[in-house]
Amino acid sequence: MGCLAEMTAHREHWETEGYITAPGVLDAERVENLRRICDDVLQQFLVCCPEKKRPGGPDDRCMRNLHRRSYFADRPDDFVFMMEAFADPELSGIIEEILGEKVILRGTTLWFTPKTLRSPGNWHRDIQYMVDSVDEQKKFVESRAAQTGAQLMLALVPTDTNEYLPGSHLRWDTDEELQMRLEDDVVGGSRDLAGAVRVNQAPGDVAVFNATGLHRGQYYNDVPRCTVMITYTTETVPVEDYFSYAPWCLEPGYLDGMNEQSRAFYQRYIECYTEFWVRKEGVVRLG
Ligand SMILES: O=C(O)CCC(=O)C(=O)O
Repeated sequence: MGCLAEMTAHREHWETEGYITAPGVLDAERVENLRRICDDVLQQFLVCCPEKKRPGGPDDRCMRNLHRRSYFADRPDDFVFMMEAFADPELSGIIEEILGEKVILRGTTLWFTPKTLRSPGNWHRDIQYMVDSVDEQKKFVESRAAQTGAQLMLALVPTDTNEYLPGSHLRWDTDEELQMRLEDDVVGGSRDLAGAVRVNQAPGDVAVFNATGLHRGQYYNDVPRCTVMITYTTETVPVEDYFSYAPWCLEPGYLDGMNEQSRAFYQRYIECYTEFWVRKEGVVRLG
């Protein structure tokens, strides 16, 4: 498929289905180095999660804020390598193509193999973690704002742990879906949904989903997982929450060593969020 045709297909698929896949976006050498770097950060998180000031738990399956520079005190080159990879236009370009406008970073997450957890995962829409009332959730799902963000999943080991219900980003829940979502427990919320797609990713493959739609991940302690999730938001609607709360980015020297393109990418993010970080210093609820 030609480049223009591929772009059109991505955008169309995104708008109608709420997710896309893009194989082989980062090469094997970069992926392997990222995997080593993420594993190093994970080991530090398991010793002490800086947000919660306690060790990562045996049921944890994700950690936030890979881009916290303090994880790299002994390895500044790894920080620069990782940040340049995350800022690569090969990644953000996919998001700008499907959203049709400029985007900034909102947050970084590492999904990893839990030590003890065994769970098929709960179907959810991310808005349910931000807004309690069902009426408010419905209003959001049916609004334009529901189409402004994107979660990019970059697989560093082979995985098929993510599921998405195509088209669910454009409509409210059926009665069954709403009940499942609100049960929010492993048994109730984790039944199979007809029509759901399971996304198969090789290392270096990217999947992007609109987190307004119904989705879930699976968590089994014997299924290896190492997926970087980069959350983007449009510049015009920067979401303020624990995902985007990263005041350490204001520390002097945060962008040191990065190439010009990466510095420009993170500069836009920092400029957009500085006021929020300063206003909320120390009072954001941790997720
Ligand atoms: O990838 C996963 O395990 C789940 C991702 C997800 O559900 C989310 O970010 O809301």
